[in-house]
Amino acid sequence: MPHLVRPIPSRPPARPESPRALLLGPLLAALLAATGLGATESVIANPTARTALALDGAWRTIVDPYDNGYLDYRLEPYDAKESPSGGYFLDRQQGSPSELLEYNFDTAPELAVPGDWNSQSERLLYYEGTVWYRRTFDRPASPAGHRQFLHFGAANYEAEVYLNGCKLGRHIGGFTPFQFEVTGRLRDRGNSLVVRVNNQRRPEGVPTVNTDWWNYGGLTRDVLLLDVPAVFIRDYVVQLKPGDSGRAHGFVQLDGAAPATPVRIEIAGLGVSAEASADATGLASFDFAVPGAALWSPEDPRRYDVRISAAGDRVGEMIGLRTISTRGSDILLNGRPVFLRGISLHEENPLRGARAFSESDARLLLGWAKELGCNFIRLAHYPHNEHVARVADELGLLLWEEIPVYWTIHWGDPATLDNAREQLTSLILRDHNRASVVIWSVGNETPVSPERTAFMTRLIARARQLDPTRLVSAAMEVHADPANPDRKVVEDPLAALTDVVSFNEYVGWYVGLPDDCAKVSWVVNTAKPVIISEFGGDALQGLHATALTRFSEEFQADLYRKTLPMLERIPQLRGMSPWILCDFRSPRRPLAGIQDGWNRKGLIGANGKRKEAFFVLQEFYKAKAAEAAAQAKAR
Ligand code: GCB
Repeated sequence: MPHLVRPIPSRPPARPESPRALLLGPLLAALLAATGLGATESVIANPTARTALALDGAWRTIVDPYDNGYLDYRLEPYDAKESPSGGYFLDRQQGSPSELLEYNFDTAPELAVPGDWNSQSERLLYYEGTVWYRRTFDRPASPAGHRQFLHFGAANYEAEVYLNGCKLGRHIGGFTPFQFEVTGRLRDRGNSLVVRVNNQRRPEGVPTVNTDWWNYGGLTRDVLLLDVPAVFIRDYVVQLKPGDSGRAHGFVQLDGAAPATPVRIEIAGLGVSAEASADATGLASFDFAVPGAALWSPEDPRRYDVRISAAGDRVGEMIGLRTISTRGSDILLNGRPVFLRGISLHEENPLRGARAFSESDARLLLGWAKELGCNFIRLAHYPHNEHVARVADELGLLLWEEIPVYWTIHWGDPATLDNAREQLTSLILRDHNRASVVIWSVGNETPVSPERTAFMTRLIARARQLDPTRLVSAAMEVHADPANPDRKVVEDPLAALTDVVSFNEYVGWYVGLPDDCAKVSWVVNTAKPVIISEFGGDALQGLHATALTRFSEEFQADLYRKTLPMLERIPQLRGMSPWILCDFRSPRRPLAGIQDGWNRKGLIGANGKRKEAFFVLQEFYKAKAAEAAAQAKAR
């Protein structure tokens, strides 16, 4: 007998988020109007600085591989029904004999939030499907007239959110934040927040079905109930004006404000303040002198306490001021050439074999990169959590941030393009105050075709519209000249559109042996700066053998020793982010006794121990840093 669920009496819809026009001004509103996913709006900037109830901790969970709580026995979604109940696994209580309920959140097992489900239970390691999460909470005390928002740092991949049995909306995309306004919808006691999270891979998704990383599912990042005044500061940007490091500019976006509401920015450390009036959309633009500002750099990651106030709301955070640009083949940080001593990173804590989510995870991983001698990290292959860029700001690490446009995306599907643009937009809006972030990457190893290039061109245009102050790149591919396999050619129409030409190469691992590096020549037809966004090979930490034994530490170290001089033969080389800082879980890597489900290209093993190649790269970076310091002194 199928479940016939009595519909929940219909309730008024959730208060919609403010129109995007109120968030970002007419230009951005027009850009965002086309994104199509609908459920999310630009989230409140800097959520951890807000009064908030953290909904972290133990949530009750129901594993639902057949999506039984979402689809009825005719595979119709419950929320498509005439009187939308939103789902079967909602907040009904056991107890009434007239209603058969075959679930009970109160007795269901718990999972920790934030956190992926795969690493919390052996039986969920490979699970791809739906898990229902439920958490109850009482409404925190809040001044009259205040507004409340439920903020999710991320849920991979699709989330449907229900409060007290009423659907708030859905979000697609596993690595970007989203929120719903719940003002007037909270009970004093016993609110029931239910989230259906589904991490099934989808051909049309971003990413698509094929990747080389673990498909961690769940409420993987912080969940917060934010409390803000009726009129509040929704977003802001404060940064140096390109081409004039004596002035700052940016905007403050109010929500709920009357026209002409005064807005103030104060940077106490510089003794400056500026005032402006919001326009009819709540947007106030700023342009003011910052005399004597010390510029943020990896050597001196100076930040200023920036305070913003308007209509009784105030928010503040530490912001670094710097410029980033290119000139010919140089990348210029604060007008000076910089070499990017980088490393690539997945958002995974290898010691736990789990998705990284916390500030302490970020400190661990970025601390290892510092120890390696890095001034740059490529955050591959999707937006990492918000703590990472904040810790990078503090530690002085430049960042490349990326969206999961990876390999064989459905280039011809307009919904896929909307999805990718939405993810790019959310990432840029979330991190546009981070001095550390210098490059937006629109994808990785996407095969050249007219459809793909049209798709990527749209993403590049979006990045430039939203943020004309940072550089744009993508990890491209290199091909061997059929007439001479040692002649490596980078030929991609994207190279004409990006600020930096980046490509991945695996000479000596997927192609030939490390000795081949000596014979290789490069044809990179661009005067632009070049970054090698990946190179490397696998080694099992602790496996010692000859340099010709694959998967030994010696092989990997030899590969690094031979690759570095090979890359230095590229005249426009201005940086690199070898693959990768730590071993990471990947279902593509089954080799028993060696990989066991891990990609072993880390310079640090899953046990936290450095491999020999770590020290090879560390030595190289030490020399590069000394060279840069000598050049700076000579200037
Ligand atoms: C690549 C991909 C990266 C893989 C890596 C590998 O080119 O961009 O995601 O993990 O190679 O290990 O093969």
